[in-house]
Amino acid sequence: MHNDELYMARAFELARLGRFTTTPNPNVGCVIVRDGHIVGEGYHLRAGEPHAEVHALRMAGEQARGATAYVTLEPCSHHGRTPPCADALIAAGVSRVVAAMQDPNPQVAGRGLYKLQQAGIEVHHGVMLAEAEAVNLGFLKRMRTGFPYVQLKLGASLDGRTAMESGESQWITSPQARQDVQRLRAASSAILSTSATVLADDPALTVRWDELDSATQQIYPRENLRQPVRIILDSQNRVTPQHRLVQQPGATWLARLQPDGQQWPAGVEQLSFPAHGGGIDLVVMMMQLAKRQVNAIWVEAGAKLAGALLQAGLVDELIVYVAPKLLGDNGRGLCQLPGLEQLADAPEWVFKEVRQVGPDLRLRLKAKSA
Ligand code: AOF
Ligand code: ZN
Repeated sequence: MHNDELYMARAFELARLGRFTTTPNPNVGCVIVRDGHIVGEGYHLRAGEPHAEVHALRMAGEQARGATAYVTLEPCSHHGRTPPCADALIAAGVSRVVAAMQDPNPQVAGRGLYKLQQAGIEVHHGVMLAEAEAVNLGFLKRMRTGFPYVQLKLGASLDGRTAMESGESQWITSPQARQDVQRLRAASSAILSTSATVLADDPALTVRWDELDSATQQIYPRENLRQPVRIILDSQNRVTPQHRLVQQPGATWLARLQPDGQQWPAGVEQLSFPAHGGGIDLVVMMMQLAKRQVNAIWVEAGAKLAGALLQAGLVDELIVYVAPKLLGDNGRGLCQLPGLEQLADAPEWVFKEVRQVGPDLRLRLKAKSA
C-alpha cells in the first residue's frame, strides 16, 4: 500500500506555495517518504533557485536512502540555471520516484524519468494528472504550443454592459472584486493592456501587497513580491515617460510597430511587432512573448482588445465579474465582435466555475473546444 495520492496531494499543496513567484519556471512540489513518514518536503520558489527536489532532499538528508520521492512534475535531466534533479535523486539513493506528469519542456521530455529508470530506480508517472495540468496552465501551454496562456478579464453588468455610453465604468469594481483581481494579477507572468486604457485611466497595473487578501498575504510574504511585466499595446506610440505605469517597480514592455528614439527609464523596453489590421499583429506578438518566457497573461483592457483577442482565437479563459446592476440599452458592450451576424458563428464557451465575490459574481469560462 503506497498511498501515492495522499503524498502527491501534499506535494501539490507545496507546489502551489510557489504560484506567485516561479514564473517563467513551473510550480513544483516534492515530498520524500520513508517507512510511511514524510522525511523531506520542498517546493520551487523562484527561477534560478533550487528545484523542489533539492529542497526536499536537503531536508531528508541520509533518510532519503531507500525512500520514495513524490514530485508534481518529472524531475529535470538538464543543466539549466541549476543542475539536474534526476542526478540529485540518484545520488541520494532514492529507490522509487512518483511523478504526477512528464515535463513537456523539450530539454526534459521524458529524459528525467528515463535517467532514473536507468539508475535502477522504480519510476511511476501519471498520478493526479488533472491537478498537474491545473497547477501549471501557463508553463504547460507555452512548452507545448509556443503561445502563452491568456486570461481575459471582463467586468459586466447583469445585462452584459461594461460601461455607460459616456465610458464611465468605475461602478463595476466592488472592493472585493478588486482584491480578487490583485490576486489574479499576482499569479500571472504579465499584465496586458492598451494605450487607450493608459490614456483614459493612467493605471499603475501593479500588484499592491497591501491590497491582497490576508490568506494570500500569508503564503506570499511582502519581501517575495514580484511585479508581472506590464505589456502595453501602443501601435501609435502614445504612451509617454510621464504615464504612471512607466514609473512603477518592475518591467514595462511597450508593444509598438516602430520604436521611438526617446530615452526611457530603466525597466522600459520597446518591442517592435508587425502590423495587422491597423494595429499590432496579436498572433505574432503572443508567439514573441512566449519566446520571452511569458507563461500566463492577464488581460485588463477595453472592449476593442477583448474582441480582437477573441477573434484571433488567443483567449484561453474568460474571467467575468458580473455586478448586480442593470445599465440599459445605452451601455457599452463587453467585447467588440464586428461582423457577427448568425448565431451559428457565435463563439461558445463553457462555464468552469461560478463564485460570488462580495456583491458580484465571478465566472470562469473556457472555450468550448478547449
Ligand atoms: C524540476 N523541479 O522544481 C522545477 C523544474 O533553469 P532551471 O534550472 O531552473 O530549469 C528550469 C526548467 O526545469 C523548467 O523549464 C522545467 O522544465 C524544469 N522545472 N524541474 O525537476 C522543479 N521547477
Ligand atoms: Zn530540477
